[in-house]
Amino acid sequence: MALWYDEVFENSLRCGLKVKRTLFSDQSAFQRVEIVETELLGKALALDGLWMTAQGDEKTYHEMLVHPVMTTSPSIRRVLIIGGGDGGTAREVLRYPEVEHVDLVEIDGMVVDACKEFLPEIGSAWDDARLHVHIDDGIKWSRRTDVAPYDVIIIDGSDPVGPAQGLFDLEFYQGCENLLADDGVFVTQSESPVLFRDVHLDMIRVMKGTFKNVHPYYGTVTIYPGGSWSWTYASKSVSPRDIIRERVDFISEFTEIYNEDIHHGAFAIPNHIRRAL
Ligand code: PUT
Repeated sequence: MALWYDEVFENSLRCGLKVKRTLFSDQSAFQRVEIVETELLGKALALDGLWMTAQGDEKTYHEMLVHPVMTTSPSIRRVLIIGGGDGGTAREVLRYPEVEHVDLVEIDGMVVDACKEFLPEIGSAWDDARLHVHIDDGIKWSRRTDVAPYDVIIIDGSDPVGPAQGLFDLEFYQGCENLLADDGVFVTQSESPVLFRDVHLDMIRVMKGTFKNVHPYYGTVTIYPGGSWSWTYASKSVSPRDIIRERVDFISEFTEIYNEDIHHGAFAIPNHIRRAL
């Protein structure tokens, strides 16, 4: 009998994949951590029953989270990743030779350990000497005053339930803005503009309370309910239009989705979002 793993949205919609077998399932101090092998999209990670990433479509998420900030921030030497325990975001960041130091702050050590063991195809850069993994609370890290400014800050958190809730608050964004260089760039995943429209709109409004420039952008991630997804770019001075051509040309050799046209097109805002903002 086929086994299905479903992310259930408000008891009204199911985003499910047929599962061949479960590779890992355990309860951490924070959440249920599960890695399953699916028929359609290869191995996939779910936290508390919510899809996080799957081999077969992870590039649609990780490339779109990482490259718009990395191709526009004037410097990309120091990078902070909060969340990102599957390693896919770090892998994309570390493709750039200009990156010297990456702090990855993930609250749940079980996610990192399970992904290292069962999803090494996604986190293929764990051994890069520039990567420093801290099993720590990203919200506390955002309040630090003893670290040098970051050129790029990337929030690769889960949905606003469980341990990720505080990643959607004004205080957290203010902390990140304090840690950001004056010409640095911040980005966060910002939920579905359709199914989580209110959360998405709130995030943009709250970010506008601290960052001078706030730009949502859009794409598709098959395993997230509804498939429609968003990320939000924020900065003190840099615009997402300020593309550094050599970097885009360099990274486009590696990417499956991201290129200069996708970059510009992604920042087109649907009318219903424009009106609501
Ligand atoms: N970092 C993964 C985002 C999760 C969305 N469901």
